[in-house]
Amino acid sequence: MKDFLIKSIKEFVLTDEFNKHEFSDICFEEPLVKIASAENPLFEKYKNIIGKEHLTPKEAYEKEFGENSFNKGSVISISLPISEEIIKSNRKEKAIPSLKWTLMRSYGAPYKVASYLIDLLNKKGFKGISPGNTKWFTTYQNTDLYSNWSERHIAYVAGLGTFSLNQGFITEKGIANRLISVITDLELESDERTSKNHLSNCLYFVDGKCQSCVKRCPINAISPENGIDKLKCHEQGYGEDAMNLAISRGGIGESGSGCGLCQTGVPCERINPLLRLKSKV
Ligand code: B12
Repeated sequence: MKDFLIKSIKEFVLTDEFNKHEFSDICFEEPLVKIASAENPLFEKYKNIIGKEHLTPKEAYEKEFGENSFNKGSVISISLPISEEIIKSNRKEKAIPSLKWTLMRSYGAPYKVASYLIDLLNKKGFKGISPGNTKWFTTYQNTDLYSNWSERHIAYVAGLGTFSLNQGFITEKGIANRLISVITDLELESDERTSKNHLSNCLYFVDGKCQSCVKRCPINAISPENGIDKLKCHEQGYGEDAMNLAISRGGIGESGSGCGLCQTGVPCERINPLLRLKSKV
């Protein structure tokens, strides 16, 4: 069943109309898919690491399907690498995102993949829910910005990669990706997490030399001392100017323009840079 689901997800992304656009042949390349057991103890620890509002898979599933509806199951985490065409366009930019990057933010629709997977699970007699795509998904903005279901933290449990200096998530296919996930009552074999810690794919944490994302940020929101200034970054990608930019480009205002300059034109853009480093040794 695991192989069937992974093959079907890949085929959907590579062939379905949702991924074909006038502004770019495709938005997403072949996805990476990994599985975590819903009982993995890290999910509980995220209440301390992220915030008490962050849900465990059981809590999220039961929020949707009712009390005591969940016994055992899995979390399927999917990374959708952004297409080379869109990355290339953004690589050239220095102040604002490229037109293609902005339109990808508006029309890329990564959660269409989650809806497809849920339909597939339903056809096989199982249930599925994608917390990031529900009415109750929330992002809290107090002294920090965090949500009740953080896709990067889920992807980390499943073994898809690690965080970076700019707090983006680096998979084997790089940092320029979108992440989604689905919780299901289907028990699947979990994948092994091989990274040493939650920062080990980032070149900066090897020897402190790489600070490419710091230099790429057009508003100086990233520093080695503090990582990313989330509120500054939010203003750049989703503030009033960013909304107006999206509208003037034929995009959706509330999607913002995005930015992604720190995800393109950097050594981790389309690859886990540690793999390149190891191949030189
Ligand atoms: C809020 C939000 C933002 C905020 C805050 C980002 C942040 N750092 O959390 C702002 C506005 C800054 C932002 C910006 C962008 N975002 Co955003 N955002 C989100 C959102 C909605 C929630 C994120 C969240 O809950 N964060 C939780 C907090 C706690 O995370 P954190 O502070 O970074 O976590 C740190 C600690 O947990 C710490 N830590 C300490 N101890 C330990 C121990 C362990 C074991 C672990 C695991 C971690 C850990 O490590 C982390 C990193 O330092 C998600 C969607 C989702 N549902 O997940 C998208 C999401 C994270 N964004 C995404 C994207 C693409 C972007 C932009 C590129 C915008 C764009 N589209 O052009 C920029 C890139 C900024 C960047 N450098 O990462 C992608 C991530 C892609 C990727 N490869 O990283 C997501 C997943 C959306 C998606 N569905 O694809 N975003």
